[in-house]
Amino acid sequence: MKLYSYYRSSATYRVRIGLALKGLAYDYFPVNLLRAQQKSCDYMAKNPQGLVPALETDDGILISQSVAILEWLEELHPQPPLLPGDPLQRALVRSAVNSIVCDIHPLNNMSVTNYLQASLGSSPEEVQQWYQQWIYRGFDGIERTLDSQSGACCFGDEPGMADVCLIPQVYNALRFKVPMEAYPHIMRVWEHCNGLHAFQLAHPDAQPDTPVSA
Ligand SMILES: N[C@@H](CCC(=O)N[C@@H](CS)C(=O)NCC(=O)O)C(=O)O
Repeated sequence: MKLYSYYRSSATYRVRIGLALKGLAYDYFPVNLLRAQQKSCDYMAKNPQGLVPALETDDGILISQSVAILEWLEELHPQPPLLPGDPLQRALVRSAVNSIVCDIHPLNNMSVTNYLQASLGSSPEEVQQWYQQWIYRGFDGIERTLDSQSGACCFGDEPGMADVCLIPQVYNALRFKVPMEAYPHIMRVWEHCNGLHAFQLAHPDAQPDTPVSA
């Protein structure tokens, strides 16, 4: 398999965690977002959505969208599971996942914050306020959900799809200096997962395209 990745892309970070949790090997193909390589003709010919991540199967089929990739990996390699067996529990995990990948992440994507600055003339302070607003709204709900969970991870003691999506979003929040004091449960899960080998392998600081100074 080939993973098209950018070290600091949080959507790709999700897929790297999923691959590492399942112990799957892959070749890493860097796509530098700062140089707009995701919009290059070569990359667009492979992935017309022009985003990372994308995973190319051994048969040369390209899958884009992090959750589609993770669900495909889950179906092909069910152990260790990223989703619970019980349908209701699975729905609850997917609800937390969607809160992150549908409600927080798209509003804070680089192309959105660049548009705010370059096209709408927002100041860096306004962009920061925008960024925090959507983190707060999403994390407030997730924090309350975790309040009723007692495990080391979001749902239970083993990492699953919710953790795979939450940890990269917390990484982003910290990178953008969002105060996290109001989220003790989220930070507890963050601390725990960062101690796990799979999460360390997938971390933005540990990728082939991580700048030496990062
Ligand atoms: N919904 C997509 C989001 C992918 C996405 O937004 N990727 C970002 C990096 S985290 C990207 O490629 N941004 C480049 C751009 O917007 O041009 C997924 O889950 O894969």
